[in-house]
Amino acid sequence: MNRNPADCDNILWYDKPATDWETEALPIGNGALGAMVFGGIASERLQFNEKTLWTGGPGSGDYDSGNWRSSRRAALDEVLSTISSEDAAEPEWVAGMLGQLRRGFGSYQTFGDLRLDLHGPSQSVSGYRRELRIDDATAHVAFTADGVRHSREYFISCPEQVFVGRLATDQPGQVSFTLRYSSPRADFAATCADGRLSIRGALADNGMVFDCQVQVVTDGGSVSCDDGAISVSGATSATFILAAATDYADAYPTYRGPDPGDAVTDRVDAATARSYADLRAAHVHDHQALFNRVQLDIGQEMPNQPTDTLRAAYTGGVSAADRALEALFFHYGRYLLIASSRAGSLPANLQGVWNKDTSPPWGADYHVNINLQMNYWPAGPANLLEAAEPFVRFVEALVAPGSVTAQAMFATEGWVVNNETNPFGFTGVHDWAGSFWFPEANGWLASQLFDLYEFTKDRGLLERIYPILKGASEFWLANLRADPRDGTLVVTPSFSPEHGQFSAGAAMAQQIVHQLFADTIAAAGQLRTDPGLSDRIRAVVTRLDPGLRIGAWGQLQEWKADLDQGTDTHRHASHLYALHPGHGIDAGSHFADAARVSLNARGDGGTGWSKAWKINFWARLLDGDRAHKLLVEQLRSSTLPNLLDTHPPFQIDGNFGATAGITEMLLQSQNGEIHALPAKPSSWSSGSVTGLKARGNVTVDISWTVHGDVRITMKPANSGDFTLRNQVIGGSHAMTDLTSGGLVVGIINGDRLTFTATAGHTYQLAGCSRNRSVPVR
Ligand code: FUC
Repeated sequence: MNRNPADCDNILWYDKPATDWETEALPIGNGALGAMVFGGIASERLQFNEKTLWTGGPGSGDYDSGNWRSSRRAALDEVLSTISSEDAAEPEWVAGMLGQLRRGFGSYQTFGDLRLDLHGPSQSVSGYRRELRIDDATAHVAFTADGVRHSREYFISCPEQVFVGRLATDQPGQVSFTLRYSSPRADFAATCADGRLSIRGALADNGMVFDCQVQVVTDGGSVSCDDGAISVSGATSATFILAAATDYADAYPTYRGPDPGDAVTDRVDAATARSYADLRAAHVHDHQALFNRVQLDIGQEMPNQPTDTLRAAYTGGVSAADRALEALFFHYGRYLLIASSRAGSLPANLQGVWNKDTSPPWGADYHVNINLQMNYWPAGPANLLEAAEPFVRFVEALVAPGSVTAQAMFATEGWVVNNETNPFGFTGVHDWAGSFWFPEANGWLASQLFDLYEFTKDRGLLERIYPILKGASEFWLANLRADPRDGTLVVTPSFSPEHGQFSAGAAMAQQIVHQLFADTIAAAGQLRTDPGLSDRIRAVVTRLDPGLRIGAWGQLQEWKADLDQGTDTHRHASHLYALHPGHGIDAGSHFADAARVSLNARGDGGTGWSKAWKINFWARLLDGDRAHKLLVEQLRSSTLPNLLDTHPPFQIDGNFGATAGITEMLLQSQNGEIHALPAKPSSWSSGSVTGLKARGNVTVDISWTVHGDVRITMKPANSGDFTLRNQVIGGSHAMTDLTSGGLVVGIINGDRLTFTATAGHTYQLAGCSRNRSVPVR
């Protein structure tokens, strides 16, 4: 484990084993499989997961997709008329009218633990080190015991779909251990033959079949099977190869596929036939093809300090060590997305792919009133669009069950999903008063897919997601109502996530529908399809309440009535959707001023994801120092020693939201312009970032100095007109087409330059803001 100190920027390391899963163990994964590495000396614990292992759904005795079991039209009408006459309704009352007991929703399950009990070392252990190298996605444990240096390496390969571990010592014949499987459930049988441990079972709740096989291969020594465990004795090294799968398939309505046994056997056989070095090289290559795209230099210097100590010492000041933690945290978010979201499995859930429990918090499910969406905020700007494929597929797969719910609950066309969902197409409601109703989730999800398209400009993706946008728009065309107060069209009943009362026209609901309609029209226009639908939407948009109102104390209103309390610090800031992730509030507008007032009142606290969202909000408000302050809050009080985000408890959305927030500080592109360094904090006085993506499929590199020099490099994948924004524009700057060698002439408007670019060419703008007297915002 001797490495060049320059490589240490991307390592989490510790000088003792993990004892606690949530705060200390280190995550590895390939999207479908995940593991938490403890690094115990005498006994190693490797808790692992397979993303589809879920209770609930078809097969679960009382499964219900959440559609209303009997018509509640009359109840819905009563709720609507109460809201219409009294302007509001109590959530408890509405839940009593419209909610229903949640049945068969299920929860994400741990697959179990692999235990490696070493025969021997216990005395005089020294030189302990446990590492997670996020640049090659490998975990390491090393220590010296009784004069022998032990080392272990673990990774989970996406190309081979296997979890691989290797134990070695610096002296021949010293690797001796017993490998066994354990689970908190009693629903499996473990058998062992020829160095292969086979675990098979079915979940008692829904009959989901699961299969896992672990093959042990050694260099020297002996391997024996006994009592459902594998023992290795006197080897020089030993490798295990684990594959696991279930018979889950994302196939509505059965959600069942073939028995997983053959696939698991094939994966283990195929990986066992390859050398360890070969498996490792293929894994590292696969990971680095994604991970190496983005580099960040904010003047960090990683001290020789364990990561838990580094985090505990972090003040958010201006030290190079603090910046090292910030850069590591940024890259960790990218690492975690790659590790928990790859094509072929479900998207990252509330805990990514990592879960040790049979009843995890919130079922480790898919909450769609902020959490799932936040998981995918970095995918576009941090250049990890491939990692968003499971998200695209998941939303696509909601359309069929969501259309049934739209019919059953609203008697309308289109599709809908509410506050949370699962891998079995749960699209209805339950009866938790504070968080059951959120049909606007369909629009939020559909718009996020359109935004992913904006990053890729991939027509195939647009064709694929168009029916999702169309179905969500059709749902809202059929469900908006005229507000008797002013005749505008509103969402009703609407409930601003987890806050306040039910009413008509809550700000977030209106803003989401607005954004959805705009995106649907844009998508139809680009595909030259459905002019009739676009015309219908245009006619409705003119009457749609925009959900943007400034209240008595200058705040952006969360509800149509001016009800906001200046002392309210609720974690959701839903009424700022139009600021972020929506595109409806420009930083220079009076709505931005109102958003600032609201954010100041909400304060800089909150759960992990709430702070992460606030980084993004302040970045969109072009306030780099305030965005950085929220990053500081997040690192100081919402980040665990293993750098996972804590709600509390551990919830991964804050990791992803913070990484997205850092990209928003460095590059924005939401309003038809590519804004370089829109919200750079003063503590990042010089630095560079490379490989970020702007909408339009433009790769952007930026470097800056303390003296105001800025260099921006743009590589557009498509030809067209682009507008670049930075404060050096208008001052002394020059743009060159590096590919043709010519100077680029464009149109300058304040701090914006519009120019025509050719696909595949590289454009570079260099300038200095030193001599600008008035900074442009
Ligand atoms: C949303 C949030 C909660 C939590 C839950 C999983 O409902 O309001 O804070 O993050 O999701």
